[in-house]
Amino acid sequence: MPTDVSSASPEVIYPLSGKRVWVAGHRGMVGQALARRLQREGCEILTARRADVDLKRQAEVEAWMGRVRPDAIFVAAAKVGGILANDSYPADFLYDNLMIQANIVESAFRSGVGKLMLLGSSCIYPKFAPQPITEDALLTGPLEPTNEWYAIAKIAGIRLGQAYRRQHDFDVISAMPTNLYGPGDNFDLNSSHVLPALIRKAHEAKVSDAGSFTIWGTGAPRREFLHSEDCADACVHLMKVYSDAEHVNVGSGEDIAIYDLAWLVSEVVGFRGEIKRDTSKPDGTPRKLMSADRLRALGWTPKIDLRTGVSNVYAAFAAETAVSV
Ligand code: GFB
Repeated sequence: MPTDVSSASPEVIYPLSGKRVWVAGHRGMVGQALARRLQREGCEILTARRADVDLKRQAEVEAWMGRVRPDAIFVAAAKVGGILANDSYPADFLYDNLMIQANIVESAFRSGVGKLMLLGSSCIYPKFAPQPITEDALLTGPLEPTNEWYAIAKIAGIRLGQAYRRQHDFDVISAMPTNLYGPGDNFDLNSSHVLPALIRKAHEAKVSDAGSFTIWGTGAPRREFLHSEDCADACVHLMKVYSDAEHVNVGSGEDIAIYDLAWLVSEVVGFRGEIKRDTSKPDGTPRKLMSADRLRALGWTPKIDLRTGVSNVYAAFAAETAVSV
């Protein structure tokens, strides 16, 4: 009976068991999820505190890498933020992310690291890319102005990895997650992404018995969301089974209008008031649903649906908020 190769998971070409794996950015939401997920791989998980090494300082990264000598690296360290933060601090988002990536890739190559994963974002694609966005849409049109700085840094990361693969045969792969949410997210209303912001706004409106909360923009843009635990699982899967120059989209394959997301969050939180819109705030990209075909063909599918994911993030947020009051 021939094996149905379409359903078979691809061969593990880079097992993590027994390897020393550095999660750069282990304190961030994605880094925390990666460190938790890697506990199932039988590998030694390496971390570096900001006090140990400033990833923007080449000499410090070279010294740390030469001393610790990881076998594999997930570069989850980045300067990240929502639409307003990106639009407000272009130099920080471009410079910080360029330096972090360049320092880690160069030092990793020089110290003989076996494999490295760079993490980007769906904002690397053109503002009006045909949807769902396939990986070959990269650099085919103008970027969304509010986050072009971060996008250019992440596109540079993809090209950096391709250059080191081509010139030095260094096994660098790039994963492009969609909008992420999860435990350890940033809930600051000025710098956060939309989902944690809506959770906090709906919660505070409920507990203060306010009649409404306000979302930014028109609420018409659509966004795709993936839970950070799913993202970490996909990244570990890719590290084990994928080795090629082309980046891989990491998404759920489904999107939702921001206004409908606000209603979903209100239902989960238990807020029954009005949702208002502040159209003085930017909408950003109208839509950035990515094609998931390449990742699905590599044998990975997400497990956490949006309502379940939002519910478990809200439960943790409400518990932490209650304690901190
Ligand atoms: O998540 P977000 O800040 O970033 O905004 P992007 C998504 C959409 O939600 C925008 C709307 O249309 C916002 O106007 N929105 C509504 C809100 N209410 C709020 C709110 O209270 N807070 C926030 N933050 N948004 C980011 C990039 O773009 O996507 C990053 O700037 C990164 O660099 C990330 O690429 C994945 O999805 O527009």
